[in-house]
Order: sequence, then structure tokens, then C-alpha cells
Amino acid sequence: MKSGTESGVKILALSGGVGGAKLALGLARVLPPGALTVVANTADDFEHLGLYIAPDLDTVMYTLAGINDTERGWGLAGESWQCLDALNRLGAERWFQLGDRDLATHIRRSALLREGQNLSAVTAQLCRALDVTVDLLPMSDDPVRTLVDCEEGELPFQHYFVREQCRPRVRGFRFAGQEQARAQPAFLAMLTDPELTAVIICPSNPFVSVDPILGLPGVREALVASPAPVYAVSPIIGDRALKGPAAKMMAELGLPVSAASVAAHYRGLVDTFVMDESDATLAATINEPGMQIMMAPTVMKSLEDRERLAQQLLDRLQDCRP
Ligand code: FO1
Repeated sequence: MKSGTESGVKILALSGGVGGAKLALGLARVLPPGALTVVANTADDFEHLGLYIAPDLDTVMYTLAGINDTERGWGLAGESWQCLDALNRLGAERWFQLGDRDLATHIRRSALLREGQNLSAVTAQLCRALDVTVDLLPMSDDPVRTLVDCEEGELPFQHYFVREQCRPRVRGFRFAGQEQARAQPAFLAMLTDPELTAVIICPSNPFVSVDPILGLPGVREALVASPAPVYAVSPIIGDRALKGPAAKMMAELGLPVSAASVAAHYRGLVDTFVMDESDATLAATINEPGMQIMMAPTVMKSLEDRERLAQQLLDRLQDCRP
């Protein structure tokens, strides 16, 4: 098969953690080499036990490397927890589970960052070491941090998500540092590339995984201006999120819990909104200006499911090409 650059196909996928990583893997497997760039959310990164942790970036990296724990959704397969146990014995907190092998990633990344490399360079180095051939970029090399406004006040994202198990009722979100941050330069260059084939917003949480990326200076404007079609796959099917707290957040924000709310969230930005085929009745009621609806099987349990959804997106792109 011709490589991505030879074939001229250039797909840009925007991803959060688990759900996004599944589609990213499907795309990686059906696209020619070099055709896919994945931009991952880094607003849920944080410093913990003295290390720089990048959960979404790592979930995508481990998934693309085929070494992720598919049951848990995050971390590495076949993990052990001896270091965390030992740290805990020495008085360290253990609410955030860092496995022994996963810790190697955080130790190495933290050291390289301390030496002065930026997150993009470090990510590229880790990906090379793990034989990830897809271009994986952090959304920015600058710090952006999600703060969850909830009944307890403003909580850093991982405190809300992992330590508090998403229990507090949310009122809104703030992305500290977003206005000053620069979108990763290769990401921004792709958005303004006239040769870009398509942008695919993966089935990730629109509020805390995709909005941190879209809100970076210049990104929304570039997406709107880009002649490339923008696809978004709904992470909500029926009245449930495939994974994580998206449905709970929607309800607490006073929005109807359905893919229609996700479509409304992406109004003016997305050309084709992809909904699960089980939501056909709802799909008929969605009338967002400029937005087409595509029905597809979006539940990705197996590798075949991931590849099938990816292939259907590419087939649709092919059909719609002038
Ligand atoms: N999620 C959890 O629910 N509990 C954990 O202890 C946990 C640890 C963890 C360690 C490394 C990593 O890369 C991810 C980890 N996650 C954990 C997942 C992660 O915090 C969230 O899934 C994302 O931040 C939301 O996209």
C-alpha cells in the first residue's frame, strides 16, 4: 500500500483517553502508514509523586503500541504494583494507581522534561521507543489544566475524576492556562494545510477531553476555516456514555442526556456528526445547521469494531470527495 504521504491522505484525529484511543487505533490500522496524526488532550496532566503524568497521552500511546490494559482502559497490560505499595508504606498517597511498568514512562518523561525537552519531543521519543509509528502529538507544549467547578469548589481534574470518583455534582469547567497556551505547532500547521483530508473528533468527552483542545488559541478558527470536513463521533449512545462521566456531567449541567446535546455542543464546527445506529429515532430529530448525520455502529468492543468504524468513516470521506 502507498504510504500516507504518497497517497496524499492526511487525517487528523482529536482524542481524549479511552474512547478516543479505540478509534485512533482503528484508524491507524486501516490507514496507510504516515496518513494519521493524533492530537491528545493534555489538560488532565498533573504532577503526582514528583512525576509528570499525562493520562490521555499515555492511554493513546499505549493503545497504539498494543500494550494497554484493555480491561481497565488505562495503564499497561500485565501490570504489578510493588513500587506504589512501597511508596505508600513510606507515606505517599495511593489514590492514583501507578503500576510498576507505567511508572517507568513517568520517570523517563519527567527526566527528559527536566533536561529541557518539550512535551512534543519527549512524546516522540517515547513513541519511537514503543514502536508507535503514528504521529502522536500533545495538544500543546504549554501547561493547560482542567479545573472542575463543583459543589466542593474548584477541583483539579484528577482529584475530581479519580480521587473523588466523579461523585461531586459539576457546575462547569475552567481550563487554566488555555488562553496563554500555544497549540502544538505541527497540529496548527495541519489545520491550515490545504491538503488536509479530514479532521475526526473521536468519541471522547466533549466537555473535558475535546473542549481543552478546541479552545486553544486559533484552533476553533482554523477548524472553521479549513476546507477539510470535520467529523465528530458521539460518545453518548441512548442516554449513556460509552465510558466515563460524560452523561453524568451533561445531566448536572442541565442538558438532555443524548447524542443531540453533543451535536449541539459541536454546532458550527462539525460537518458530519456520527451517531450509533441504535439512535436512529433521535437522529431523525436532529437539525443542526450545516451538520449532516451519519449512522454507524459506534460501540467498539473488539479490534474488528474499531477497524470497521474507522473504515466506514474513510468510506464516507471517499464518497463525499469532489
Ligand atoms: N483512572 C482511574 O480511574 N483510577 C486510577 O487510579 C488511574 C490511574 C492512571 C494512571 C495512569 C494513567 O495514564 C491513567 C490513569 N487513570 C486512572 C485514567 C485517567 O486518570 C483518566 O481516564 C483520564 O484522565 C480521563 O481521560
